Amino acid sequence: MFESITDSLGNIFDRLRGQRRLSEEVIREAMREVRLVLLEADVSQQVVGGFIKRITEQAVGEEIIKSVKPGDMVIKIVHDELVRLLGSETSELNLTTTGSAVIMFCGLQGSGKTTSVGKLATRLLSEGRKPLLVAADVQRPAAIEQLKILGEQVGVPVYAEESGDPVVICKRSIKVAEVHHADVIILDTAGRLHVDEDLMVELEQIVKGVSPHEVLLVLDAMTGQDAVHSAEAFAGRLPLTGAILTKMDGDARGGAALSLREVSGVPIKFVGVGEKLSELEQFHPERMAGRILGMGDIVSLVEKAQATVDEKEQLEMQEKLLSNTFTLEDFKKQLAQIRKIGSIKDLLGMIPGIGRQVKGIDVDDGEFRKIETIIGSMTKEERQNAELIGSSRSERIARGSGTSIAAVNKLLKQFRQMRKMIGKMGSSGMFSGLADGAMPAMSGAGLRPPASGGSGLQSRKDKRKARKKDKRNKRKRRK
Ligand SMILES: Nc1nc2c(ncn2[C@@H]2O[C@H](COP(=O)(O)OP(=O)(O)OP(=O)(O)O)[C@@H](O)[C@H]2O)c(=O)[nH]1
Ligand SMILES: [Mg+2]
Repeated sequence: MFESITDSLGNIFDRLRGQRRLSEEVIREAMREVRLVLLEADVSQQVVGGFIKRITEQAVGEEIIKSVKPGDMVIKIVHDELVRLLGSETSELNLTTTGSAVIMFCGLQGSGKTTSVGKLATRLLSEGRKPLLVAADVQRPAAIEQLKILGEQVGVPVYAEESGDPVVICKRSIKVAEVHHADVIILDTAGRLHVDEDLMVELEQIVKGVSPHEVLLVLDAMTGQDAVHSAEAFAGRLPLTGAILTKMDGDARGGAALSLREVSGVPIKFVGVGEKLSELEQFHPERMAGRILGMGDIVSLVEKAQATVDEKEQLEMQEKLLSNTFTLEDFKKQLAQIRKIGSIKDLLGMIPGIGRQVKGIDVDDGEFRKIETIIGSMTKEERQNAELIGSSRSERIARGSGTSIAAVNKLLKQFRQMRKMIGKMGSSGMFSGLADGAMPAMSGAGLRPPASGGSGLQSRKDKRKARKKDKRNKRKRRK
């Protein structure tokens, strides 16, 4: 998500940071570069224009505050403008009503409506609500089947009629909700390939028929400016209350997310970041701006871990780690937990200061599966006590897991290193700040810093220090 923007902006800002004084010319030059980065990311031209103008005005006119470096000040201005562009405040769902709340989903074909319906139902269910899903798409027979399967997966009822008028079906579903004691009705409407008149009329009639509390437009972030244009078209006809941007996990360049609010006035409420039911995130402009600027999003990371990870189990793990009784068996469990949260690379991207660095790092989710297979091939005793594993046992485990002795030994080495590292982290009090123990397994497995001996994860401050030291040494040598 936003990888290329983050990367390019990071380079521009690094250069600004290196300057003692920021002249107007330097700021304007940097802004010209920022402009190109945003256009490259498919942000609408009009949005980019306004954005750059506001930032340049502020940055050039900015009083130099002694305690703040000029480069940092420009970054702060860019950050604040990004937050504004993304909508300033987090836009919550408004489901307060005396009866059941109705959420209507609409959008073009394949944008991710049905998937998002399932994700939102999962989310609402976990918040203690009782959703009913309604198949308001009678165009495609498979659509009904898809929603029924989804309902079963999520564990919520689905109301469907094999044929008939979607408007009538939606109206009828309100009575059905009473029978099921459902308090949220989610309407999954049909999509069309393009915004066409029939689709709009049908959606308008549904709105008229059931007066939904939320009308959510689902947009495929990968389609960039096209998504923004269709948002304008939908907003012109329907009382949209928010948008869900899907497929943000793909190689979407970010243009849709950055232009949508300003161009269509529709706030982004959620983003889809994968195909799994858990992969829907609430959209927070402030956090997203932080992520775009490579400042990371540790809050979302922690929330994500909290939502997916069994807290009691994590506390037990944490204690085991700190008391050095963490076994390979625990390691395997830990890996499974992390895989539930999402892809390792995405997780790393949310950690401040790491986002920009993970691009070059080989974070292979397949590597994690391999580790699980290897541990799966060990006996119970071996899993409890890794020290038992000598060369003949390694050979057996390698054969059993279809891997090599080298792979088994590598895993054992990583495991020992991890235990040692966690021990150190625990004693320095660092551990408590991490996402409830979600980190340990990450640090041990499949995660290889670039060849430069780990310097890829150095913070900017460390790098600066190193540069200074180099200079000092050079000077000494000259003397
Ligand atoms: N990677 C990724 N894929 C997604 C996401 N959301 C949806 N998809 C995929 O997009 C495809 C289309 O999703 P659907 O939910 O069926 O789309 P739809 O809007 O209901 O489509 P129609 O009912 O035909 O109009 C599916 O393959 C989904 O798995 C997401 O956030 N990330
Ligand atoms: Mg659908």
